[in-house]
Parts: sequence; structure tokens; C-alpha cells
Amino acid sequence: MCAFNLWKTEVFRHGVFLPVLLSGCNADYQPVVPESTNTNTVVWQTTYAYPIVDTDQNRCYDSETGVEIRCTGAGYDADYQGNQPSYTTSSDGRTVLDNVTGLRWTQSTDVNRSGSVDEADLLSQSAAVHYCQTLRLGGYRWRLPNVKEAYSLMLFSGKDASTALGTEPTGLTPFLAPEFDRAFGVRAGERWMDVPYATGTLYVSTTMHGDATLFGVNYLTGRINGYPAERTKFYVRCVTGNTLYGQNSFFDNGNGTITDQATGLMWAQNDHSSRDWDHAIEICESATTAEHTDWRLPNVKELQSLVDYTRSPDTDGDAAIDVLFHSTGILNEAGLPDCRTGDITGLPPRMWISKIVARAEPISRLAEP
Ligand SMILES: [Ca+2]
Ligand SMILES: [Ca+2]
Repeated sequence: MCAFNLWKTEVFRHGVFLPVLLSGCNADYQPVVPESTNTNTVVWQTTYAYPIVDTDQNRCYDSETGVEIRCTGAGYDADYQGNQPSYTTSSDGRTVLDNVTGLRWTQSTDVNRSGSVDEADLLSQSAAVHYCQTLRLGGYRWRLPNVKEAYSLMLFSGKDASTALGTEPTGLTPFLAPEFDRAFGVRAGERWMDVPYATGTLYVSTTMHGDATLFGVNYLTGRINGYPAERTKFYVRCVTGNTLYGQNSFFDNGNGTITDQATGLMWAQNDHSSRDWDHAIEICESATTAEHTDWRLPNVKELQSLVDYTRSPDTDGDAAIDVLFHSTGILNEAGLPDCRTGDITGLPPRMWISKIVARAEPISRLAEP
């Protein structure tokens, strides 16, 4: 079964986030004067409803040798700062506000408040929905995050714990800001990395044995995976605030580009093939689509923002991306049209980010589509 055919997507170019609105701010965020001097009350007002938090990648490496290289001019993720991660923990320590997205999160995975995170904190997806909906904390109306909300917390300064064994999880670096607690696989036979967090996003088709499938987010591997919705137990982190987060607002500029007015990113409408990642970078950095010269290869989180989780090859015969985008199919080893099994972020990110190019849209241009 095919979950997504992102191999069909392809070229977009990218640019630089331009400081347009306020001095000292990037184009996407306008800090609001704090209601008090208590930093816990600082609220950031986003110009965009769906701002993408940067990946927190801050180093560049040669793609062949792995040797660290200068980022300036490399065109790599770390060459573009984007919206740097920023969080504020509440005075009681129980919630964490993402100052970029406007989403507020529960700080702890210890849902039964036993003082430790263990098997008793694992919930089925339906129980997770109920838990968040009935959570009384801080006077907020909580919900289980959708997959885009949950992915907004992913920081790629983490280290993949897929192969971590050991007797203690010390030394592991989750793909999650230190403001949040850590949870690991706790049940017999599980690995440290067996810690999917539940989301409210079900796959529109089925997988494996006809199972309804839930997209779970794993902050120890940096991935999204599909899990049998009724047979998996998940950790839970509830969210509140910014109910527009994750909702795209595409506008066809009529010149081969699509602007997402929710994220502020402009994308190339057509995909483009590339030999490898370096070639994809080269294509983006030199692109002049619609006479823009600031195209870049998108980072993995920007690319995920394009995924339309209401679509799938099985249900639509097409890629899980808005129909405004022109997607090219691929042929599998048998020479047949095909797509990859599994979720998009279960794929090696370097493979699919090499397929798409994006550029940040200066907000001034959003007004003149
Ligand atoms: Ca970056
Ligand atoms: Ca507990």
C-alpha cells in the first residue's frame, strides 16, 4: 500500500526570510508587548497562521565525506536560519508555549501524574483523544495534536536512537527541545526508541492487514510512522492554541509558483528530477523560476507542510499534495507506476527534500498575488 508518493513531487526553490515588518524581527513574527514583566506571559503574534519552526540544524557537512564544512553559501538547511525554535515554560512548569507557532503544549508525558513515565502512561489513540479533551490544566481547552502540530516540535539537532541499545537512555538526544520531558520505550522487549506519540491524524487509507492507521510522531528517531490505530499504545502530549496551525492556504500565482499564505512560503508548481541531494541544491540555488533568484531547497519541516493528509495514492490515485501542484510519477523496479510504502518522514529525508525546492515569500508580495 502506498501512503504517499512524494517521489512525484519535485522542484521548488527557496529564498531568504526577509525582515519586512518590524526591525529586529524576521518576516514571520511580530512580538507583542508582554502583558507583564513575567516572561511566562510573553505572547508572540505570528503574521502567518502556520509558521514553520526551523529544524535547529546549525552545522553543514560534506554530503560524501561527512566532514564539516562552512555553511555560508552552501545552500544547506543550516545555511538558512528560518524561524528559530523558541519556547517559554509556564511558571508552574506544566505547560510550554511555542513562541513561533503559538501552540501551547503539556510539558510532561506523565499523564497519570505518578511522578514517573512508565507503561501506565501509554494510551490507545481513542483514550488519548479523551484524555486531552478532558484535561483540566491552566484553564485551557486541550486537544490531541494533529500530525502537523506534533511535527512542529521536531528538532533535527536530535540524534537518531534507532540503534541505541545500552541499559540506560542517558546520552540519547531526542529531537525535542529540553523544555519538554523525556520518554523512552519502557515495556519488556521494547527499545529505547519505541516511543510514538499519538496524533489525531488517521491515514485515509489502510495499511498492512487492513488496519486503520494512525500517524504517530517519534521524537527519538525524528520520524513519523504509521501505526495500527487500535493495537498500539502511545505516549500523549496535548496541545492548545492556534487552531489554524497546519492549515495550508495555497494561491496559484499563475507564473509557475504557488504561495502558501499560511506559511509564507512560495513553492515551485512543477517538480523536477535530480541526480542526488547536491544536484538538488544546485538546481534550487541557481533557479530563476518566475524571475525570483532566491530559491532554495526546503528543509524537511517545510516540505512536510505541503503534505495533504486527506489524500493518498490509494484513495485519490495521486500524491498526497494539493492538486495545484504538478506531480510526476515514478516507475518502480518492475517499470510500473509506484509509490513508497509508509509515511513520508519514514523515508530518508535527504531523498525527498532533494525533490522539492521552495523559497520564502516576502510578505510584501503576498498582497499582490
Ligand atoms: Ca534551517
Ligand atoms: Ca506516570
